[in-house]
Amino acid sequence: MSSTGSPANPDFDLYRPTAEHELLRESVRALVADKIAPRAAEIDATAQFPWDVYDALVRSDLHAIHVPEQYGGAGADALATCIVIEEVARACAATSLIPAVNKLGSLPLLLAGTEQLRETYLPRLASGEEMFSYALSEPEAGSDAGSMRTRAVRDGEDWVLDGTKRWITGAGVSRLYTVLAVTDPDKRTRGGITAFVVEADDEGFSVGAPEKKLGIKGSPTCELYFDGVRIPDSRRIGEVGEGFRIAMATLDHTRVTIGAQAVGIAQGALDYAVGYAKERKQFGRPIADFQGLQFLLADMAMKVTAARELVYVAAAKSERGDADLTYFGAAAKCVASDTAMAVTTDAVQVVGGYGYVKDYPVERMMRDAKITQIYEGTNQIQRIVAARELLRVTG
Ligand code: COS
Repeated sequence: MSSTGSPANPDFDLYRPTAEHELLRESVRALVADKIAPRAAEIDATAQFPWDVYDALVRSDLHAIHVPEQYGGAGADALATCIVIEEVARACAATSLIPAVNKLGSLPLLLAGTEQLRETYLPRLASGEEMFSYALSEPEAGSDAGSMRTRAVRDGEDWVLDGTKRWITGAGVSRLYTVLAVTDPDKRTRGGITAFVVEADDEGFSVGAPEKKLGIKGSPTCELYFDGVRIPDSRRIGEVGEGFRIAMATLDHTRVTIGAQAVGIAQGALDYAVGYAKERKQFGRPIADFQGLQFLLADMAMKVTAARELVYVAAAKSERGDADLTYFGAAAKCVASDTAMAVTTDAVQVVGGYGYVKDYPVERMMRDAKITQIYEGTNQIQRIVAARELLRVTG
């Protein structure tokens, strides 16, 4: 029975984090406090990939926690994966991209890859030996992903890839890439795009210089170049022509993880702002005594709570593969990232002049928050996706 005296409705438990989820959260928090939070400012300042932090994540099996047990992974469900990303992002958004991008890069194999492909690559990801990135965007194909130019041409038992990918998170540190390429220029998004696995050692593959970014500086973002890269047909993910559908279905799941990252960034900024408001004295009392600040903090907290609940609902839908995941993935990513931007900006406001300088963490959080409104589909694209689902279902 529920606390209201009416029979408990089992549906209410569908997205509630279990005791196990909360234990996982506690263990991630301990690792973050020990190994990640003390490094966050330095990672941002040096813009270097944090290999020490990566090793710490690997030792705790948190670097690619979504990989199923049968491939040597921890077998975490979608909500557990979100909790890991959220808790890491609370201290360091750049580091939270390690579990997030490993899921993005490898999910196409879990959704559509052959058993042989999974057995070849997923244990290497699970052991921490290699990371996995996702290559969809190109210099001229961002929001309009279907206008990509990278070609894959069949040659006997092989495919030969030529083209350029851009904005690839984890490029250079990842050894494995899911790459989307045009296999039939006439069909494009409707059967003309195919997904492949490319390895860093493949001849003709190379990585460009790291972009100089506003935030998430400890996570490299580069171009990828394919100059006659020859790969066997066994590296194809899914059927020929199925690539765009696989790419979009992947994003349905992983937009939820970006929502989790955004919630973590927002929570980190809120925590800092609350602590600061209680310590900082002006006019003879803590600024938290002033209602103007109290209302600001309350609004920030309510936004974070609402975003987190939506992300957790979406994570449950991702785990179950619900039919409305496309809508919920877009909604969770959009609401949570808009929340992260608003809450981190307000946190800078609470901390005032100190919030605007690098000695305090909120300016970094505000810079990091911005990308969550842009990558894995801009929030304008999320609104297009949500509106299409709305009109398709009700129209
Ligand atoms: N799941 C499975 N299939 C999907 C899908 C989804 N969520 N969304 C679209 N598809 C399928 C469609 O069903 C359609 O195939 P059929 O005609 O066989 O049914 C095909 O893909 C083309 O779909 P659509 O006509 O919607 O394609 P558009 O070119 O209009 O593009 C958007 C759709 C804008 C939604 C897409 O280009 C997009 O998401 N862009 C943003 C890309 C992005 O997020 N980039 C970030 C970089 S990756 S980190």
